[in-house]
Amino acid sequence: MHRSAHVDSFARDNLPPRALWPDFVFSLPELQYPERLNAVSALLDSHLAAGRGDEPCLISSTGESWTYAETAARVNRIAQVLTGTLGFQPGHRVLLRAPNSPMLAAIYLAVLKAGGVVVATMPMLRARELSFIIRKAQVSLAFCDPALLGELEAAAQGQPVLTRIIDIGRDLPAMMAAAPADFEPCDTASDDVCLIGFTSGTTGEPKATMHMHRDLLAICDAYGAHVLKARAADRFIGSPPLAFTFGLGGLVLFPLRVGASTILLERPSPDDLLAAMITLRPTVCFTAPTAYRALLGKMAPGDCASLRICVSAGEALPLATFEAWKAATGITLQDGIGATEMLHIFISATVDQVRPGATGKAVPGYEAKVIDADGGDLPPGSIGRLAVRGPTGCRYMTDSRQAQYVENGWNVTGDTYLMDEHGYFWYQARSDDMIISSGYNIAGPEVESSLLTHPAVAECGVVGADDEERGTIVKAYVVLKPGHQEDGAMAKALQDHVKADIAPYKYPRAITFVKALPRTETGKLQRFQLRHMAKADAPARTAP
Ligand code: 3UK
Repeated sequence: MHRSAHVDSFARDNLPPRALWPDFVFSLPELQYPERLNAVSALLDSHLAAGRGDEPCLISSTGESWTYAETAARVNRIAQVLTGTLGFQPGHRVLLRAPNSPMLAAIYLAVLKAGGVVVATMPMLRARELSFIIRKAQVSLAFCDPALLGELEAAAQGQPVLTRIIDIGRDLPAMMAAAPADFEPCDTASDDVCLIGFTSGTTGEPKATMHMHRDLLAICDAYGAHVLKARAADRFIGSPPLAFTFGLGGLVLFPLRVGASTILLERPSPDDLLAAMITLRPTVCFTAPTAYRALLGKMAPGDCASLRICVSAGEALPLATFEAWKAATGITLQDGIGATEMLHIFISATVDQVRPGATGKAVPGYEAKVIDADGGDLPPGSIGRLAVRGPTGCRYMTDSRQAQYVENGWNVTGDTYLMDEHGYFWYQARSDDMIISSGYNIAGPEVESSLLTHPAVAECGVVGADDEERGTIVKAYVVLKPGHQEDGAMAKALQDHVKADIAPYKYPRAITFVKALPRTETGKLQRFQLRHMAKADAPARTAP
């Protein structure tokens, strides 16, 4: 590793042991980074140096826009506040808690520029979850939206390490006004840790993934340049929070790397997203499949006419959603699988290479393959475990689960995939979401995709449910579109539809109608919640 600029070496000291790191592969010329590298110099200062300071950079929900020069000035002022009055030192962990906004992005960039380690958190987290994060990452300083202070203050009570919470609305503007508008970037090493990203932790404790300055650029120079192919004239929009690396990449790093602008929405609901699409005319959209489905139900023709690129990630994109979006907008949705451990998307396809129903091919700069239970390579056409490596990869902070995610230098994401003879990857399920019923292996997402092709289905989730006779049966939770009856006839119609569409043994033997499905803040279906529900609503059986 290169000479660190961190005065506080906590992050580096808590990297996993070298022997447990994945292989890092820098196969493309553009992925060779200098030893000294501060990502913000490349994302912001370079555009000023190139004379593009007057171009739009960060745009708010209301359409207020900061140029690159204005953004850089704000970032510099915040970095001055950090290193001046707040006693911040390079290497300190700084927690961020706020909905997406230009100011949140500016604080994020300021912490990076000053050589800090960003710990961004989802706005919906409660005190208990925040306490865990504060303790685990040894956070000493936090920036918080005034509306979200309560839970953070409650979390801070039992965590003396967190000594200062800055109210973004009340304290920060005055502090910034008193600070100079220039700031020399911290002379960080390209492999200094700059971000600790917590996974959503659907099972067990959240894992803390660590990423370095060069990782932030590598995802831009691999996926951004080769798959997205965005340009300075683009205007980005989307719903994922910046605390989710999907949002960080899609709404900050990719646009800033090419000098484009980005709309940061405080409220990312489908209604707010649609309203902003109509008034602010974005060209690139990053969101999850469920949001595209919701938009389809609300859109009028022409509402999305400004869009040219639509990226879907976070969970599998069903073919029905892909086709409905194409029919409504003419746009080819670009699916992509990413992971917090990998920082961003590593399998996807350029618009002209998309195969409907497939996630895509390994992103240039990444390698991907399908392996068996023992780690052996499987030939094309077989179903197995997805393994990937490239310029980014998994480094959990002090976590024994590192040895599970990394096998023989490859990152094993926990997804079941098939690779065809052309190198396209076809998603099957999360490895633990395969349902074994009467000896058959059934992928829940495949049944969901089939149900979604029925015109009455708005959303659905499919899990295995305990059954006395068969051990496990396929059970579907279905949200109907308005105007349809939740009754036995509808359940029968949906079952017949699936039986006619895919192998009949996969049809859902049980169907429960619900008004909404449990989802994470990142748009993922919480299948473990559905499994709990299935346990709870199993019909009471009397002993024989
Ligand atoms: C699943 C997908 C099928 C898959 C993420 C883009 O989702 C992101 O990160 P997470 O750590 O979850 C990772 C897991 O989510 N998944 C994501 N995308 C897809 N499954 N098709 C997809 N297109 O199980 C994966 O292992 O929350 C996504 C960019 C950055 C991210 N962090």
